[in-house]
Amino acid sequence: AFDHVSEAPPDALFGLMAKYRADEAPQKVDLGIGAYRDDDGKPWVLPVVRKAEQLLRDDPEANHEYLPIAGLAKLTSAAQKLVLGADSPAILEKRAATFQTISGTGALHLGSLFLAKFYQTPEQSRPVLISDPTWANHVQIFGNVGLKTDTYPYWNKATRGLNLDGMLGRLREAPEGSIVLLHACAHNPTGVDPTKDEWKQIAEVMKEKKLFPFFDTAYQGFASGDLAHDAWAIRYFVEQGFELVVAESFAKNFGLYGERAGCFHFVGAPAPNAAEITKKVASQLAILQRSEISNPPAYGAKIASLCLNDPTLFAEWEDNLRTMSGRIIEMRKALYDKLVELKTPGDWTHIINQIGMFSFTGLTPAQVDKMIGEHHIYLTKNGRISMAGLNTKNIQYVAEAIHKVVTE
Ligand code: PLP
Ligand code: TYF
Repeated sequence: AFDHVSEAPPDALFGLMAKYRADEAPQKVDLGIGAYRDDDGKPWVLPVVRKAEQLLRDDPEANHEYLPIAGLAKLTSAAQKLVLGADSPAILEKRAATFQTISGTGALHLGSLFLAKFYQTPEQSRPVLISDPTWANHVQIFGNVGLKTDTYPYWNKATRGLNLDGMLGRLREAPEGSIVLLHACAHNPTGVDPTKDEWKQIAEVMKEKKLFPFFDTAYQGFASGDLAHDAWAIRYFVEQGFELVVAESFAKNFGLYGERAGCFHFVGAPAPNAAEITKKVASQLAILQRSEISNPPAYGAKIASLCLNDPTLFAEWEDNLRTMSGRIIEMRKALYDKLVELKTPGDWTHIINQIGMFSFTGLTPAQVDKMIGEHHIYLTKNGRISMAGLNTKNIQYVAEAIHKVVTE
């Protein structure tokens, strides 16, 4: 029955990780996967997460029961405040609904499923517009539920910054009602975010063209170290009266990658019947969630919930976030300084201007091949490096390798 099934290519990123693991060179460096590493290149369990884990272990009431369909209520309410702001009118007016999901990927999936069922027209006239480039998984997540995807320009190769004119131009000519996927902060893979003024221009065009914002926030607090700053764009769009959805991941900001903690948020537009609409939407989300996963995983949710709801743990979490974002920003500066010192041809200021987990270096596919093949430094084909893979021990080696592949 399955003779027609063709072999799909392996996932490029996971393939790169396997290649790195198999490499026996002692000097090898992993700049592929977007996961935080400490200065020894090791995964970092946040100290605040260790504390929360201990609290869970010591709790005689703790058990392994199912969570409700919408997830752990203490987590979803705290997550809502984290993203929208505690004093958000959307929360006060009861027009926000939140479901705990299987990390950010699951939130994107639940959101796309909901939109495919309740927002898409029979003619499929409302495509999902996704930045070019974007996180490798976006296109297939939306495609899987039958949503048509298209792209908007984002990256300006010449300036290694945002192509705002290209982006706005594409949004202006998009079919009315199109869904626009926006990275809330720390754009993956480019590390380039719109400024506040640029976000305002994006919002203006989207309002004019009645476009629907779908925010993906996988790096809140991880980008700048400031939770409110990293949520600014979402809060601005809410303030502007948009109806919107948000996919939120706790993988990076809590270092809970494998525990799959995240949330999906629906925010209704301000209107007299908004609370009623939101209640109905939540009832449909519950049906979708039940049929897809029954109920979300508990362990990571309990940990994140402890940290978000206890003021002392929350403050410690913010401190841990500053440790991670601070080290990454230091590595940006260090890599930039070394390339300047080596007089590597080209302008490398984009490395310090970009933000978050990644830097889009501008290295060509041929240069990337050399980085991997000759220097055992692993990065994705598009020239993206995970800044967290750099540390005080390997940065000189990496800078020299970049210098070599650029000048050879
Ligand atoms: N969205 C973006 C832009 C990401 O970079 C990631 C992770 O790298 C995710 C979503 C979701 O990841 P996860 O499902 O592990 O939360
Ligand atoms: O872009 C990256 O490096 C990450 C990798 O479940 C990733 O997106 C993200 C989610 C996930 C596994 C790997």
